[in-house]
Amino acid sequence: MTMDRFLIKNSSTRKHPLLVECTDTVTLPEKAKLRKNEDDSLLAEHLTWKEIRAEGLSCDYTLLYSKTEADVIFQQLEREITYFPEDLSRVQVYGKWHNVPRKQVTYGDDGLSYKFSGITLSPKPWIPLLNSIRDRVELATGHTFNFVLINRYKDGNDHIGEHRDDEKDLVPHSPIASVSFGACRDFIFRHRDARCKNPTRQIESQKLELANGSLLMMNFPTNVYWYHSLPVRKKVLAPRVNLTFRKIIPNCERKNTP
Ligand SMILES: O=C(O)CCC(=O)C(=O)O
Repeated sequence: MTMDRFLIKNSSTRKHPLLVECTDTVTLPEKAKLRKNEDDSLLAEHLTWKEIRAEGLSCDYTLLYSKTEADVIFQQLEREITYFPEDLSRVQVYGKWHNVPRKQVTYGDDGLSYKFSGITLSPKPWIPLLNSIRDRVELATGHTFNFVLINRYKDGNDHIGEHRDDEKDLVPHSPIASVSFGACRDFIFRHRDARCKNPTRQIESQKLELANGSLLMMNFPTNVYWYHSLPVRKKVLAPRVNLTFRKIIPNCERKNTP
């Protein structure tokens, strides 16, 4: 991922102009805003990224929130997020409908919809808590997002099967930002050529642990070549909430394809 676009390399040249602007002509809320901008720039500057690379796989991982912050946000998510009822949380696999082994909901801009596994999801309007997480992701990555899919796993029995996020509704080549709160869970990538019964090549799976407060960027072309899953982990007793921020093509800009 190209970080140059959003990382401010020289903190001294950045800090001082902002501080100088905080004079008597600036009202208090503006001062607070400037200080917030300053804190935000500092955040982007101090993140440590781990690059995860393999053939056709390009991901970047960081701890976006401290444990204390992440614990507070997790509790807020538990209070404020209301999930879709079961009939809106079903998926079609080989023509058969199944209840998903987790809870789901989507939030996003007006005029968006997202079709996957046979269902079309219309997002609920953004709420301040989700906006603030989205702001932090955008600051940390330099990318913008207009939609979030939230998955809640009550414990290690809840899971998500192997799939790719390659739906037509996504803006081509846009990354997906996956933010996790609560229990740490394994996350597995498997190359599409390693999935068939008699694979022609040996391609090692990539296993990550997605920690409380972490951000995983799945950059293009990861979702072309690699399937991902969050497998069952019976020993995990605590809940986890995952938010995948996406960039969706607005309905009004879509070509009329069936
Ligand atoms: O919960 C996770 O980390 C995975 C979610 C996921 O695979 C998805 O939203 O496509």
